[in-house]
Amino acid sequence: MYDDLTKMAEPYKIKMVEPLKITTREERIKLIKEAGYNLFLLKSDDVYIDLLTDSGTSAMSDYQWAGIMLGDESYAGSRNYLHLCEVIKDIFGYNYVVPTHQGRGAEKVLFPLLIKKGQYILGNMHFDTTKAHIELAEGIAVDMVIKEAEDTENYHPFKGNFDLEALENFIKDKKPENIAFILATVTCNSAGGQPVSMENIKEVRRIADKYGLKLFFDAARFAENAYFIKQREKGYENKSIKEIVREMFSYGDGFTMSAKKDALVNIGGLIAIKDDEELFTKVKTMLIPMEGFVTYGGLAGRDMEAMARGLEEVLDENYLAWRINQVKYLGDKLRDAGIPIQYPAGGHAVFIDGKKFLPHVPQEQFPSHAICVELYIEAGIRAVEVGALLAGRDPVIKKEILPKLDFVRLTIPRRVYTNSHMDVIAEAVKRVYARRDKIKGYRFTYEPPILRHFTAKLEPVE
Ligand code: P61
Repeated sequence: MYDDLTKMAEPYKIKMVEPLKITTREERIKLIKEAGYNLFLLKSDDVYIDLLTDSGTSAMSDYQWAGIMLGDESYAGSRNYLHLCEVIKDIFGYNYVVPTHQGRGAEKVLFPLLIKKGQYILGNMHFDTTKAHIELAEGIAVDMVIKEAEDTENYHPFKGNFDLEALENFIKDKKPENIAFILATVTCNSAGGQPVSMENIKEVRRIADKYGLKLFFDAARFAENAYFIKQREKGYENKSIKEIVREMFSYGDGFTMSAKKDALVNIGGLIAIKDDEELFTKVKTMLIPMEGFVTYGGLAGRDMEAMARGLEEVLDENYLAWRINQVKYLGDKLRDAGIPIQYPAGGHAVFIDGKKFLPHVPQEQFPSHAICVELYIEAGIRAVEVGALLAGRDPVIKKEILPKLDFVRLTIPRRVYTNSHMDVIAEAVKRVYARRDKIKGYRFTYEPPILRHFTAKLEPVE
């Protein structure tokens, strides 16, 4: 199937290993019960394959580790900050940059500067911390992803796209002065790690210009999005990833980024602004009390160096091809076995459709969560629920929010696991699927008032 055999395996070799602890099924049954059936409350040492997140879990390269040793830990004017600025300018074409401790630090600093009380922030689908920071700044987050994203079964190349008609109608209806800005999340995490096409980004820019609005990116997985454009969008097949990234970001006014994903580092974030010097001045002013002085923003010099190097490395097409194809490899195995997933697989994760997997478990009893518990028992795999348990309750009427998309996210860390691990994951999901009729839902024994999924305790519904 591979014409070129150099594309068949990982485009890197392993220089250092981290042993995995192996537990028995009996031990796992006991451990998950002791954790109140909440996978966030397990010790990571008791997890065999950790698919909780791709955030901050990447393996750094030798080149990045070498950069760690070149950290300039000066409080002001660190050379690593200057290097980071150069790299951002070179890749994205943006003039102004500050680091933050992670993605939500960037959101916390930038959003209050852009949002007036009661204004709308229009996104394809906002990520949960993003929505939280919009709401903390007294804005209203609105999702406008295309309808196809909700249809998990059928293929669409860009399920992260904005519904352009809905976007324009909303702006006309609510009036441009009541819109703070438009935010494009690339790739769209909440819809299943799905990309946004260049054409869609361009059209969003056109609409933004028509109504005098700003367009920002939530850029955590920018390189994976660019790779999908190269693979799936006409006219981009012969462009380099760097050229595609440059074009994508030419349509924006700035971005926030959790560097814990595509910048291939374990901690860090960014705010970058194309050319609005006045906004940058405001960002710098707020950054100092919240994150730290402009040239470190909550990071050590060595972290900024690793990030600058990671941002360059992630553009390597051999890396991206392997990365995206590893996720696809897992997705294909599941789909071939008849397991319902968001199709096609995302850039950073395979999302299992929990409602279709366990149709007999009511959504109020968290079917996707029940599957996560079984995957842990089956093979020590820790997946994460992105569904009703995460969604929580309506803040006013306290009723359970039942999201249309209720997923088990099998999130693949970058450069960490091999395809042998993917085989284990696929086999575990198949075995759980084979005994799905016997799987029960869950109810709370303790339900925290906010962000309940992190600390809740549950029990199976008998
Ligand atoms: C994740 F369980 N994502 O997907 P920070 N934007 C986008 C993200 O995906 C994102 C952030 C901003 C995580 C980590 C995570 O309840 C949870 O660097 C598109 O994490 O602050 C983070 O970036 C925020 C997992 C976050 C969670 C919150 O796994």
